Amino acid sequence: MRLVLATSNQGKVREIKAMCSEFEVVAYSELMDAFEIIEDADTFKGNALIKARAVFKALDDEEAIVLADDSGISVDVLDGAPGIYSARYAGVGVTDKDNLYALIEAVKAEGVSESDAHYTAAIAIISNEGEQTVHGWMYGHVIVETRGDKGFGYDPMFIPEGYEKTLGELDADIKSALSHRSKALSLASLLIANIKKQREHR
Ligand code: ITT
Repeated sequence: MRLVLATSNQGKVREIKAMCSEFEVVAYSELMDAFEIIEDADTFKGNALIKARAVFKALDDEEAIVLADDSGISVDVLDGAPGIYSARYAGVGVTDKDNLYALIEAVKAEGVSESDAHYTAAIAIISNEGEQTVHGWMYGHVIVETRGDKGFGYDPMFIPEGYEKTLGELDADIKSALSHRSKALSLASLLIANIKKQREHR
């Protein structure tokens, strides 16, 4: 069963492919030219649906199952920022590193060296059978320096609950056992299994 990912983020593509080995997973940009999708909802769920709908429509394939992930980090000392704005915290068209260092500076500006924080992932699944969404969260804290270069995005400054190292230092299999994305994906895989069942019985 083929799953089309509605994302241009290579970190997400890498993680989702590794976690969904039971499906054939392709990024939509492997099937067509990538196009701009305006994510203007005010929730992770809303933005995941916008991305999945845009790619489902562009594919124009009634057998397609499209998966979109909208995710981000929320820092307590910043009242939950950057949240849904995580991809553009340092501005539009910036790199992951720009966002990472902007977040470190923002936490430092609060006069603290660490803060509780969590990641959220909303996953939308769209197929001819309908639209569904699920969520996953990972709790921990952020520090005001980077450690390690594994993972992507804000991982070098995030220490998951129960660990002393950042996700930049921890192996990918540890992140995939803990992450917001893996929790949402395990719920999503139940939805996909249901779609498969529905198709077998139609
Ligand atoms: P798509 O919209 O094409 O999927 P994007 O990178 O713009 O790609 P989002 O709008 O969902 O994706 O933004 C997610 C932001 O949160 C982005 O800055 C990521 O680096 C960060 N982020 C999400 N999950 C993360 C994770 O597991 N580790 C580190 N950073 C993460």
